[in-house]
Amino acid sequence: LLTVNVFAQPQQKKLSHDEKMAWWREAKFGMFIHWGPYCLYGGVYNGFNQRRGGAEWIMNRCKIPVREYRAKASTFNPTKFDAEKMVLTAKNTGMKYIIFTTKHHDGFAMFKSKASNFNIVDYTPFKRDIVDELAKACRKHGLKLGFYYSQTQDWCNPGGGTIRKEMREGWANPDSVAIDQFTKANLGGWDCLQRSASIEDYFKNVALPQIKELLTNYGDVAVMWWDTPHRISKEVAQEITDELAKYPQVITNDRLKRPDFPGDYKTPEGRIPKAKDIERVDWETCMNIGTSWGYKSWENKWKDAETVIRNLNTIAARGGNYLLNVGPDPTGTIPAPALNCLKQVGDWMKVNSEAIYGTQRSEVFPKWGECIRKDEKKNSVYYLSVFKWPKDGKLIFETPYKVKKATLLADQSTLKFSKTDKGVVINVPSQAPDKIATIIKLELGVKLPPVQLISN
Ligand code: FUL
Repeated sequence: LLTVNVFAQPQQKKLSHDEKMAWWREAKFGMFIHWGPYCLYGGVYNGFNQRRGGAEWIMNRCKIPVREYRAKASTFNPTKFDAEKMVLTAKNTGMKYIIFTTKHHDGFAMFKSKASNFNIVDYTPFKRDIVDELAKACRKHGLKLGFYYSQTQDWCNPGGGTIRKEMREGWANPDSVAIDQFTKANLGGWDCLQRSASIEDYFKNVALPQIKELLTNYGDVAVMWWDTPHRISKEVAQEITDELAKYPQVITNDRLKRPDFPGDYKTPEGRIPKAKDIERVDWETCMNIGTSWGYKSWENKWKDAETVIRNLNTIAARGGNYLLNVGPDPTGTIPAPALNCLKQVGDWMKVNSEAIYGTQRSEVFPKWGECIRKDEKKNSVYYLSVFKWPKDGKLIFETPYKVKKATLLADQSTLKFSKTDKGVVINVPSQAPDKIATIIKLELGVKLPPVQLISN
């Protein structure tokens, strides 16, 4: 009796690490979107501002009972959500991919799921599949879409990995003590659900089926962005990777956190690693545009365009990708200060994006800014990103290589330069054409030896 249907899962061709990473290395800049019912709280619970952690952690930090959180989630109705608008915001900022929180630690799925009715379609009056709408809009506008999925931590589904002891102790801050008393007195237990099943049950009944739904229902998935790897066993990690093997194009990050399943790239969080600490591997810095991943109604520390643009340049100069996060509000809108910043970043990218896309780590670290490398067919190019403009109209760049041509990207003018014993001296306008980062393109007379990246 033949029990295996060989046609059931057509296997695609296995890709090498370099082949798989090609578009991602070219892309350099992506949008992270943290969005789920936590945005309904906006970082405020019973009149208290949640001070520690991102606002997407509010259920955990403020010990909101499962029952109560679920009731709140059932009112989620982001009527202004427009997938195309969101995708176009990313595209106009110069971003080439989006990573969307399909399920964060609260366990709420932003997509139709048969594995748990705690999802946007079955649990809310909104009833629309956000992931599906985003997938269609990304396809239409040529962006890649990847899925953030919290694989084992889930505060609202039975068995979903809860928090570690040290995190519970981390609650002892003045706000949460008050909230804690309030919770105990008025609302009953917090983690009743988690105790009713094991993590294995959770994984079998919710996580793995949802991962399969995500991989099969929305067309080609570009990235699986795992998160919070607590208590994952080798067997569980193996089941995920077996599933992934059916989709060779899917890139994965390093957050299954087992030495035997390293993923394709590293994910420094909220910081830009030092060049010497992140050599020869693929990496992506994820960072907030404010101080929280999820929407925080009282956010008052938005990053400005200068910070974001310079970060992007620094990350490119060190060979990484930049995944910049926004947290839409309960209506489905990205907050205005974030949009304003993205608009300015987009304006900069319209002039200078060739200094970002498809570039590589340069190993050159000038004092006045950054040096970003790009290998073209015959010769290599250095993009000098100048943060501190020289007062005397002469930019000095130390390089052993012959320079063939210098161009100012701001107006495409050719700049004169000469070789001295200090290095190449480039004659530049007296005022910085771009106050944030002016790019000077230097075409070199050589092709530099290739940067060999190794698998994670
Ligand atoms: C962390 C999570 O706990 C945060 O909420 C956020 O999603 C960040 C990107 O990863 O580990």
